[in-house]
Amino acid sequence: MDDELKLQAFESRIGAGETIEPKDWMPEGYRRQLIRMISQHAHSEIVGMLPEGNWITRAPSLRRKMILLAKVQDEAGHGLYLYSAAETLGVERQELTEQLLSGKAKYSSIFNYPTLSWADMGTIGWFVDGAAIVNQTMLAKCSYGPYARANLRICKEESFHKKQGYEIITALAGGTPEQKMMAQDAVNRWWKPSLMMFGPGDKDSPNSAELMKWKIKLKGNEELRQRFIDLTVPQAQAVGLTLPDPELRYNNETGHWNYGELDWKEFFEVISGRGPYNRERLKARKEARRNGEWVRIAAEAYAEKRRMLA
Ligand code: FAQ
Repeated sequence: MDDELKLQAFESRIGAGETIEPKDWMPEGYRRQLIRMISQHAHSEIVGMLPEGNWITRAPSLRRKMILLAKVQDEAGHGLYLYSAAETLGVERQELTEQLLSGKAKYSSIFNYPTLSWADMGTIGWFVDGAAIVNQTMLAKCSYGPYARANLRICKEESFHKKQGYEIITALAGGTPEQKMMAQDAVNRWWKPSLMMFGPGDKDSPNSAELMKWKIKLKGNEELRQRFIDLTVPQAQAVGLTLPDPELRYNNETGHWNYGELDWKEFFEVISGRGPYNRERLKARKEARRNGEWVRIAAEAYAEKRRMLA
């Protein structure tokens, strides 16, 4: 079959809602888009361990410390399933790691902001994991089997993460005036960056049309952002916290919350490597890579020895 016929057969399988598996024929553009997206997602999970990892030694109780440790470890696991999903497309994990460390690869904008107080742990679980769930329940139904299955498992764990975050915030918001103020301050700092996690508005999203044609994405960035806002506003009201947007208003006609303009200039600065904490995040990943060198050497020597004995 020539490529034109293969493409038609591929697109009719997508149209019929079939799942594409690693050994199936796929157009190069589909493979390229998936490698880009899955690897950015994997890097986000790995870099995403840093802001919360920063608070493990300072958690306010042993219970909170154990929960935070487990959460950060889950994020590492997500990174590993996602790198494995990317490898099914014929790319080496080593190559992806190098792209991250050289600053060539993108990872989620949200992880380039600092975590300044314990309330940030609650807010990250509530907003960042909450946003990730809205985005990834869609991706769990995407057309590429290994990525869909990875997201299914990730979403189950993220939903626990979100609950633990909201629980921290509920405790702080119902605590002393200082604790409530700390929760409000974290909400003020994380709200808009969390909304920008969904990516630019649809007209400034060059990848969306192709991703939606191939059912990698089933919904546009704007629709998902709106869904997240609609879900989160009542949660903020329930704990008596204010979302930092004077234009936030329920629209009876559309049944959605209207919201104010986001700072897209800031977003593009952050994803170009010039956000508040980009430099620190890459520095930490490079150090981790260097510190783990002896483990990689030992693992390779062990594998080599087993090969010789086999
Ligand atoms: N950050 O054309 P679009 C998590 C880039 S995991 C950085 O709209 P697309 C778990 C985009 O790559 C969070 N860059 O792009 C956790 C593109 O640049 P390129 C990560 C962004 O792909 C929780 C350009 O802008 N989740 O949080 C961002 O159609 C707590 C134009 O944009 C995923 O990666 C951004 N926010 O839509 C861990 C999910 N937005 O590549 C620890 C998978 C856009 O052409 C603690 N990815 N860009 O040079 C996706 O769903 C999509 O890729 C979007 C972007 C929605 C992120």
